[in-house]
Amino acid sequence: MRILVLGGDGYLGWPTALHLSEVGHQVAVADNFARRGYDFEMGVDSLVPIESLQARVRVWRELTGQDIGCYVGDLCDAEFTYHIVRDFAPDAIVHFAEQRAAPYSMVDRKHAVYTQVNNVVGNLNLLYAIAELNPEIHLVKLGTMGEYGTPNIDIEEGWLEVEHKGRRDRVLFPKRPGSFYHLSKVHDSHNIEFACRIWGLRATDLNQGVVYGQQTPETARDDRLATRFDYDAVFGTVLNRFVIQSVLGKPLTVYGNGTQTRGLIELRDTVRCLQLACENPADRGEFRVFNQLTESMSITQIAETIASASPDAVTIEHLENPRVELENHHYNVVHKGLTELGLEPHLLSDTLIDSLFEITKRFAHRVRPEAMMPTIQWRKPASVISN
Ligand code: NAD
Ligand code: USQ
Repeated sequence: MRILVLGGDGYLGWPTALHLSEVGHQVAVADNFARRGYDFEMGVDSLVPIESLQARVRVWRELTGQDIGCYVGDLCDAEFTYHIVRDFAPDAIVHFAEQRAAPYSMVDRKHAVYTQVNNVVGNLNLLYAIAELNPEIHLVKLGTMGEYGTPNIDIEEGWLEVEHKGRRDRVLFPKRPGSFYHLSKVHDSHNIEFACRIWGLRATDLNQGVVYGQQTPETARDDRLATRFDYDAVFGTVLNRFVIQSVLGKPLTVYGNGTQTRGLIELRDTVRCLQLACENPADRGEFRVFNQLTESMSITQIAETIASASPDAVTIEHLENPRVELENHHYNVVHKGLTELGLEPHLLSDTLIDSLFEITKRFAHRVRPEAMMPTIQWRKPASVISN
């Protein structure tokens, strides 16, 4: 298949592009390097050094003889978006290219507006490009488990059968997300469902949980193929941060009482899910939703798992929760779709944690410790990044 990976310079996009190329697909990536720009804005950097996109693509070609096409541009620029769809003529488009940090979207008005414009407009340009240029293209879009929030009922895969006053219907699962970033994903999901309904597009929305891990078999072949690994309080996600905090001898920062529960998935499973979704397309007119997670854990359970795997003594610190989120809640998520397509999950294991400890130890000198503590408060919008 010809697969275009949008956001192919990012944490997930780059290893996905490599994996799809490895299994024999023709791959091209597109990115505007916004993510590298947020690092400059915040004065941080990936814990693991990363090469430029052009160097990564060159190394992959040297090692495997496989070409990965490379487009540099912004999805919010409709001309660019139409150009890449026309020029590469993909069978499937994997769309990772959005601002993806909840705290970044909650800094202040400017960051909230940027997040929603970047994500919603980029996605809308893409829907139009597909509809006008080739509605056969299968859109595989990264959504997020946080779109649902934490309802007091089981979370189904995107749709809900309801009975109301004696009548039945199948409706989009109600959403109650917890940040302007997560809301941008809800808006995207609605726009995609509408495009499938009115134009007959085919789309898969992958409501992914929090990803952890840093290597796939493809990125591990050469240091120059490494993907990014974020540790800071804005872009660093919880499990990766806890590993890094434990290696640095810092307390693990559990927000609130730590009973809030999240779906998790390992990086190797993410790239495999993307392969499965692309190779098994949705039907024309179908808005298909998969919940892309392999296990659920509370934040305290994640902290305790990392602490018990650590060779060194680790402390767990409960910070006042900077976010507004339920801490005690029901959480039972249906996630059958991807398993039915063949996903064999890697559950969180000591082996994986050990390898993450090793990677972190190797690059621990690159950490700016002051970037580890949360400064962005959900209840109090303010510009803190310039401090
Ligand atoms: P990332 O920030 O590392 O990668 C996103 C990439 O998209 C970046 O390289 C960025 O430069 C690019 N990009 C952003 N806006 C763009 C635009 N307008 N035009 C072109 N390129 C643009 O993020 P990630 O962690 O790899 O996440 C990828 C996707 O997966 C996101 O949509 C995110 O919401 C979703 N997701 C991530 C996680 C996670 O734990 N990392 C979990 C669930 C869902
Ligand atoms: N948390 C802590 N301590 C920390 C960091 C986070 O207790 O040091 C808690 C948060 O309060 C939250 C949970 O851990 O309850 C998850 O936070 P996170 O920063 O790991 O993840 P989140 O903000 O939800 O966002 C990440 C990705 C995002 C993706 C989402 C998947 O950045 O792109 O959409 O995970 S999900 O959470 O399923 O919506």
